[in-house]
Amino acid sequence: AVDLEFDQLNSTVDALRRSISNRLMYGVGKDAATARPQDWLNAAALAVRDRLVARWMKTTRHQYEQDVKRVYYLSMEFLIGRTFTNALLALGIYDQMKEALAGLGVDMEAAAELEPDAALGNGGLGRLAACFLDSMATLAIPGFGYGIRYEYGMFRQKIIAGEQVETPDYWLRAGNPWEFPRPEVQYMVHFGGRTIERDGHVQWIETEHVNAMAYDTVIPGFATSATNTLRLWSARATEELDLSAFNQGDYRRAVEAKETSENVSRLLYPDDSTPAGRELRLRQEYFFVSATMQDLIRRYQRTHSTFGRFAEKVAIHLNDTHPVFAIPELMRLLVDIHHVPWDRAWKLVQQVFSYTNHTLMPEALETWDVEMLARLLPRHLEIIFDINAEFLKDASAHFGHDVDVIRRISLVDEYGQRRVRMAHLAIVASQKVNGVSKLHSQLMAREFFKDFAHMFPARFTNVTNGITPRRWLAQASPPLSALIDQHIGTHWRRDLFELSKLRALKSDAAFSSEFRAAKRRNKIRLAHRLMHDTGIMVHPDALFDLQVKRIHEYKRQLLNVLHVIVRYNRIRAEPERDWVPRVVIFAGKAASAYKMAKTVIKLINDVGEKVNNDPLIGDQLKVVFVPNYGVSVAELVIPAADLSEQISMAGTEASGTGNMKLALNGALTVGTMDGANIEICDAVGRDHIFIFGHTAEQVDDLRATGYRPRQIYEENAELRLALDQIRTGYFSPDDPRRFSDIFHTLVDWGDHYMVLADFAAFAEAQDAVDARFREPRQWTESAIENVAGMGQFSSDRTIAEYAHDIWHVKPVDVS
Ligand code: DL6
Repeated sequence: AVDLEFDQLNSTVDALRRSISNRLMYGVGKDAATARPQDWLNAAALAVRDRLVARWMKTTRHQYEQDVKRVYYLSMEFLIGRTFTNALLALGIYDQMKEALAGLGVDMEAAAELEPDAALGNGGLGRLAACFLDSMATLAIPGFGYGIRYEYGMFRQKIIAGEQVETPDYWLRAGNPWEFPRPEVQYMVHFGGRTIERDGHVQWIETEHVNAMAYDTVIPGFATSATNTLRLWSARATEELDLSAFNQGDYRRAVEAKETSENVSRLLYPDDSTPAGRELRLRQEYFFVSATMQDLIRRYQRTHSTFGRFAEKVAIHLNDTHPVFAIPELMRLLVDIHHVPWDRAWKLVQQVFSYTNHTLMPEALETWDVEMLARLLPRHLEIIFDINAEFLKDASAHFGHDVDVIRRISLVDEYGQRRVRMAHLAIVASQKVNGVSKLHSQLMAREFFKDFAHMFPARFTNVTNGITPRRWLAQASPPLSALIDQHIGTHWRRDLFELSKLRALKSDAAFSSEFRAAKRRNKIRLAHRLMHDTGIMVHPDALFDLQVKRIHEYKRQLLNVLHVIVRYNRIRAEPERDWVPRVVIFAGKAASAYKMAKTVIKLINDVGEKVNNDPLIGDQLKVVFVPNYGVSVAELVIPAADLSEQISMAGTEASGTGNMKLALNGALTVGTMDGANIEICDAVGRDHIFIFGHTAEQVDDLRATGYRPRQIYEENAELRLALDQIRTGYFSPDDPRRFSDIFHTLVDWGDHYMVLADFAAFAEAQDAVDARFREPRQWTESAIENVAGMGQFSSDRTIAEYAHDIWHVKPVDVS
């Protein structure tokens, strides 16, 4: 009760105004007369942070008192986005803050736009980690996120002359009010050297080292005092300066070693990488897990004198394979440093680790060159070899002497250059392994890791992804959430199944028209931004059709572009017909080394240039590429969507989470039976989604019986015209051969992602979309069905499943 009173007192407009003024003066060092909008934002953020800290201390205290089991969520990526508005909503002080700032002459919404995104991730996996942090805090699960405090996040994407240009994202330029540097929490991380045996123990000697220093970010739970921590590691040189070099006037050499070792946390690694950076990437992976394992052992030892209860108190989750060196590192710390016998240590390891796989693309399954490991992490390589030797003994016992199976499942790939298979190591060491949608988990166990599933059937499970409704509906779409609040109350933010109550309103004319009005406001907001950022004017009554995600061949932006071209040709052939006006919006980044993805961006922009400037077309069709897709751009575009494009080749998209965000915002999906689309289809009903194309099984069959894309090209006249236009420079008269590789990839070089095989069905599905859009009542009914069906896609449900089935942790009592 005292806390509640304290919170209430601190939440008044007056109290907030006083805090902001104080923080401006004593935290930012400015007065009202000289403060810039950024200073006001920082002062307001500090005032918010102060209110979070009291809760944070309390949660930590309770966690210690209750000696709870903690989850350590290890992830190379946390794609958090902005924090200010999110924290205000979590604390329930959004309106008060707005008024307090207005009283000080500051427009809160404009100031909030100045906050840079914390873009410490590449895509889906990183954003999922951020949604999980939000849900763990909201459910009071004692969870720590652990990762790297990159100085430069995901690159900023500019579109210049239709092409992606990457610029560095120095997101810390204006300071980061949300983090607490912890110079007292530092661990030494070693690389290189060699191993020796002394007194029956292995020692790792003659290493180079770097310190990992902790920075803590408070993660507020929504409408609860439970608050968690995201601990990110920053590299600090162990020697600040080579003084003798400095004294000899060689200033560059004096700081060289420091610069090199601190490079470890300089930059978020692009996901499709070049070999040159691989060693740095390996250093990053080991750097953050070594610090994390040392930190969690230290925390455990504060309340326990032996490792007897370690597995009761610790759960370590591996967000894909990037943190898998945590396994040999924990073994090393237990065996070499804490002198736990090997067998006992291995048992502990197998009890605490769990692993999520996020991709089945063979090229994305991580492996590390044995030679590089021998040079950089010699002790870990020995440990991996020892784990492998024991594992292969068990495998031989299980499978008999089937050499093929043993080769397939070994932790070391012996074909060609020897490489350690990180997914195999993760599976062998984990008590649970999960995929991220039903289909993905099935494919994992039946195909990609079938030998492991045969050996350890109980280990494999599914946990379908989810998204936080706080950010993706409450925060991103104020008009729609206000409408939902009016009709079913506000509790859906914590229990998304509440949205099913909207079903009863789907035929209510008044509700439908308010629903449309709410969506329209979001579309107008986006139209203004598009005008401002791209100069393209779009009409808010057109159908807003969105494909927003990383640019990748398997996600098939090309299928969408081909359909845009066919639509364009159709309109040009009959300009007077009553077409359904469409704005086709693309956004997404291409990995810097991924040439084909970059060509696709250029194609989209070239097609847009032609279509948008064709007087015959007018408002019937617009094509827009929104630059710099990230969390904040997503919050702007997703609430404005009518149609959600989820058109990956079946069997390639592990889950997708954009599909959930869009449906939650009332967009109808046009999609393949892939990833979580299948579960979305079940949840919203087949009548309210446009499913098309080959299923995963049909894809396999087609490949097995011989897929001939050229035949499809020859037989489908509309498709042929579109492809010929691409090939002959119709959209690129300045460089007619610019897109010839796209043509050949699809027509002559195998069309690996079967774009042409699905084209006719896609075009048909798009005709059905148009027909439905002509009937606003029906369309809105379907949109409402989509929102109402999204209960199970809350990341709260996902986290509850992880907590119960995988981590075996309970919420901390913070009352
Ligand atoms: O599980 C989160 C997300 C899935 O929704 C996407 O389907 C999947 O592509 C994505 N994977 C990655 C890269 N993975 N690796 N390694 O972001 O994960």
